[in-house]
Amino acid sequence: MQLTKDQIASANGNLNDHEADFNYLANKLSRSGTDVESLVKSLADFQVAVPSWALGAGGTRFGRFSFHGEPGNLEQKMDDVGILHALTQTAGAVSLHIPWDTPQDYAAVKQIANRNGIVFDAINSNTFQDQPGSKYSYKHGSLANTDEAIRAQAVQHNQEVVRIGEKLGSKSLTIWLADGTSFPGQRSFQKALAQTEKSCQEIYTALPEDWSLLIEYKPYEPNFYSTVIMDWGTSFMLANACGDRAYTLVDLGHHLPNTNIEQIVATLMAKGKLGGFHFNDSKYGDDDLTVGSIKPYALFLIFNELVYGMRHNPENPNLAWMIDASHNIKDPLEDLIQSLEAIQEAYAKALLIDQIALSEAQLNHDVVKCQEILQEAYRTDVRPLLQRARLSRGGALSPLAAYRSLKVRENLIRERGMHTVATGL
Ligand SMILES: [Mn+2]
Repeated sequence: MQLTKDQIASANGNLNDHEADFNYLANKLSRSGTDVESLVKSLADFQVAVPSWALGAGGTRFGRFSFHGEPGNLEQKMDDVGILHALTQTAGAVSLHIPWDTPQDYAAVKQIANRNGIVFDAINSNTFQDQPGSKYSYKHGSLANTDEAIRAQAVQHNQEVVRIGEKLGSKSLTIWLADGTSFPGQRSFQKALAQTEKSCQEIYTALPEDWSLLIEYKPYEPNFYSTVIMDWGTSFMLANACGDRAYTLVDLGHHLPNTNIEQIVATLMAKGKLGGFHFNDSKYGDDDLTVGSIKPYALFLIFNELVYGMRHNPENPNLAWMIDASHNIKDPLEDLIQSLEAIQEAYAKALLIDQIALSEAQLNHDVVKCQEILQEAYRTDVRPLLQRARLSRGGALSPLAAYRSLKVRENLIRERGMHTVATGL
């Protein structure tokens, strides 16, 4: 299934209300010196990758409830990203997971991507599960395993993932390790870290010259006592041990409660070592909830640092933005539409912050003013700007309303049936 511009235009209907809302906001922002046109352009240019594993129903360790009309293969997943991109105009990239979504027919997959205006962003390896036919088990670790042969198998898998990514036009490899321990004394911390560093270096050394390595961190889960790459500092250290094209990747859900993630972002960007960003939201841990559903203000503060870093720290690469969420009870496509909108909204609000006034207030130790400046931006209803950015590229005025009025899910069920199951978690 593919949505045409005509279908979307017809779902948009009359744009008079939008014009009125946009003009009101544009006038207001212009009065305070905002260049509305360039703001809309920044929003229209901002693209977030959708991971290939997020298009079907997610699950928990207690169970999984399938969603009707799920994509049953990679081609269908690409079609789903195409639908998201057609509606939102912000999902212009896909992030593949290997081996869940190893292409069978590269030409066909690339053709679907081209047809939908989608590029292949960072590609993800998997050494947290055993794969059918693999010689060794990762039960006791992969890149950090005590057994050299198992580490070699994990390194080779990552190299294979890079070869797959090269055929598609990806330029970065994301590594997330489940390696760690569930019980004190289970393993030597120092040896596990040293093995991980050596394995990462082997992967890095074999990377093509125009590729980067993104190293994700997480404090716990699936291991509950320690993880080898537990925090940004460990990831940063490993990235430095690899080289210039190795970076830290921040996943919003991979922090202990109340961690100041915006400060981590600022620190990494100041050092030119932030390479990628995974969006989701959470109340307790790595909950994988819809972006912006629980802590939208924290997301705004994070975007404030991202915007600052993108302006002042050019030594960071173009960040690999991705939604890393799980859809256990919502329609995955509707959930992703909500996440994409929340990301755009936080970005737009961060772009509205009066940085000159803020830095002046900081110098004057005017704490009250500092907060007022941030909240002035945060309280602005930026949705007409998002609408204008989408419309400028042929997207939907309201992606969610269009998704429903065009009966996308009903059509997918008719095409694919009620009981297809997507590969993934
Ligand atoms: Mn992630």
